[in-house]
Amino acid sequence: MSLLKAAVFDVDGTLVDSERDGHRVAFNEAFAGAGLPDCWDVDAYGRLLEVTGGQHRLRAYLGSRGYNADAATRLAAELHRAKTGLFREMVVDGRIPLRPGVRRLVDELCQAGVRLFVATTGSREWVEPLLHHHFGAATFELTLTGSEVSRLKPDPAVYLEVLRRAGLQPPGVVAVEDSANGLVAAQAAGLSCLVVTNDYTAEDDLHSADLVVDGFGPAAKRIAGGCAPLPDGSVTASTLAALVA
Ligand code: XBP
Ligand code: MG
Repeated sequence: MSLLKAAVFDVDGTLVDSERDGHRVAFNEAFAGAGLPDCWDVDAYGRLLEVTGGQHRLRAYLGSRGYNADAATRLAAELHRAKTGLFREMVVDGRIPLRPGVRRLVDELCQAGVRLFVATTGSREWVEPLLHHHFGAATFELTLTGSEVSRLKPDPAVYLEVLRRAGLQPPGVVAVEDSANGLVAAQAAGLSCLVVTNDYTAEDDLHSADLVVDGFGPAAKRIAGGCAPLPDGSVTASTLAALVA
């Protein structure tokens, strides 16, 4: 394990399958709470995910519905504040579960002495309670969110800031992502990248990833990428180590 120094985890879609039954639902409740008729169905939300960051997503959507730039910006901020509170409630109520296999992998990496970090576009108001709910306070050495960087994924800012604050160089560090936007961000920061797809990202352009699988296992399917081991169909510490070897 000596070459694997650290793993940096994305949150939405990676640690937790949070978009379809989490964020989307909270966005819709925020629309309803504001007396708006808008409602994002499962397919429409998948297309909207191209824009990262909930507030940016709202602004882009409102712009496409004919709001002028100022009105879209103001309303997006108001709706996003409401949505963040609603999503935070879902988090503390335990309604946003980990993806299968995540706890096993994180525990294994901890035991192997691999440093663990989080780099997400999501907002600190819900990311912190989510990580605390599932992992307690001590698992991740540092968590950086969309609230701390001005440019969101696919910009590499959040990854570069994790590396800077952790005193790490890219060799020996693997990013674990679920989407093309996350992959582009991680690779632009110089990191190796494992992509674990979900229903919203299975069709993304992931050809440049070091390894693409459809789950953390067991019975994960290798979709693309070399010969990193997947013992019993599971992503393990040895899988991540092979990506930096
Ligand atoms: C996640 C996001 C987030 C969430 C919503 O992208 O884009 O914006 O969809 O969270 P990634 P907020 O997984 O690539 O980090 O509303 O808090 O932004
Ligand atoms: Mg993601």
